[in-house]
Amino acid sequence: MTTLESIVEEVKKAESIVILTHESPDGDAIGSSLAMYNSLKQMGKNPDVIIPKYNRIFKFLPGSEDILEEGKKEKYDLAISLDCGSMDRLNGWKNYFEDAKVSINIDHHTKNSMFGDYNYVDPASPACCQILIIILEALNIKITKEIGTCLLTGIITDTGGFKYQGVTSDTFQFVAWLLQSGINVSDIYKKAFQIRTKANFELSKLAMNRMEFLEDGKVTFTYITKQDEEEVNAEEGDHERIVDLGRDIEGVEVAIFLHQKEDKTFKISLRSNDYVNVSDVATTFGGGGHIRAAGCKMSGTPEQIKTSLLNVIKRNLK
Ligand SMILES: [Mn+2]
Repeated sequence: MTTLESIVEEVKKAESIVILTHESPDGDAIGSSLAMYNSLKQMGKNPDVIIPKYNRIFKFLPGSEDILEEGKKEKYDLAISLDCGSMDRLNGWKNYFEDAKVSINIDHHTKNSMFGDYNYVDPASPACCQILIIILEALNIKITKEIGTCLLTGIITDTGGFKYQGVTSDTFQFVAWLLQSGINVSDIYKKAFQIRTKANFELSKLAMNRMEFLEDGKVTFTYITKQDEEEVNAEEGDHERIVDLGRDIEGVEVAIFLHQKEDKTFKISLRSNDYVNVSDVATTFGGGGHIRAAGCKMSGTPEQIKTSLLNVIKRNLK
């Protein structure tokens, strides 16, 4: 059984530790990984944190300079996965998790497949970073400004700046407590949440011009292609948050955003406002996520994908 005590015991006894998170990592994925990294360093450990590709806006996070693209060849004593709902989403680096002697899965996705030896999963938590605070406390970690900055980044980004439904009084209590570590909220908010890269702005313009309103304006649909990204010299993560543009329009319940990965493959981001469970929609197509934010991968042209998605989404519209 997974208890806080068992996690503490495994972390204390492990000599080599690897920290992993989901592909296309967001602020919560990177924030929780680096909060764990900085905390283990404080305990005198020397963990590897592996994030092969991530959005450069998160390079302000303490510890990001130590992020590795690959891990060691030898098996790790302990692998810790953060903010990841299934082994497959660990992508090409899941072997570090599978091969480790012991594994711990810390997450808040609704459909977590409990793929670790120990699983500390709380879908009620609006961010993995919020769960991590409890674990770090059990590990007796002093929340420094560095660790606090990583944790707050995860909470701010995964709650959309404290505006999503998962936010509770706990969230604000944790944040109030984090503030005592001397973190600069306005600075973190600006760097993690407000600033757009120029390429993101250019891609947003394209996506807005292509935006379609469907099902009486309850659904928006847009996409960007690889060619678009090449034209604006986009880098990893420059498509992030474009999906929000379609969500934040009066009368819209579901926003669909397609981001081309390969010739006929798109990554689909789904957002909803009030009642459609987009995690269920994404699960129909082999993906997953949260009730108001989810994703999956699909093959076909944007038109074909739009039709398939709409068939499922429209059954859920009021
Ligand atoms: Mn998360």
